[in-house]
Amino acid sequence: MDYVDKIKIIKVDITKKQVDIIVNAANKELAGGGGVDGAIHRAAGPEMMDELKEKYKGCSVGEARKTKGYDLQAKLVYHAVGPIWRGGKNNEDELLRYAYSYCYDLMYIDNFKTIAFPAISCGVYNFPLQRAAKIVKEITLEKIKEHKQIKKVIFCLFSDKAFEIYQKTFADVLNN
Ligand code: AR6
Repeated sequence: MDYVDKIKIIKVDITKKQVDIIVNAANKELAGGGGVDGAIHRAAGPEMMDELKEKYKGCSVGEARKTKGYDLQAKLVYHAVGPIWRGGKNNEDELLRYAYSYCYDLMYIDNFKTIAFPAISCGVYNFPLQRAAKIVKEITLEKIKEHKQIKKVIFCLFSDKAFEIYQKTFADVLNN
């Protein structure tokens, strides 16, 4: 499998990406908040929150709910809920993995080709970046193999540190 063409790691504000799907790092109330969630809601406009409130009563950790992209350049937003880091013995690894897996499966069902992820759980929720990057890599390679329609997965990192950690973690498959 040639991953070089399918996986991109960039340092960028995810709200600026032109992709089919932007993934949000939401909370289980789907109530909005700070970080990337706040940025996505601001960029999309108030109708996105209206749709969330109208359609859903929150979302379990490890799952995602979708809305339209509104003023974003993306067609859809998947509001994924990652785990809060509580020391690592409370299923955090599995729940983070499920959150990504859930998004890749939704993308398959929706038959979309390009998706952009932030580092879910690695901000306010405190999940260690290095550990998250390893999990993200594993599930991403697995899902790219499984869902042949996936054309591009873009990891949008916000800090130099996160960008470097992702680059190192993916180095063997991306030749950089
Ligand atoms: N583009 C890409 N990445 C970003 C952006 C952006 N515009 N802004 C922040 N990040 P966080 P979490 C990075 O805290 O840990 C919210 O209040 C950030 O540097 O946004 O999953 C929600 O409502 C970090 O690496 O999400 C929840 O209550 C990563 O995005 C809670 O925070 C994720 O950080 C979710 O916490």
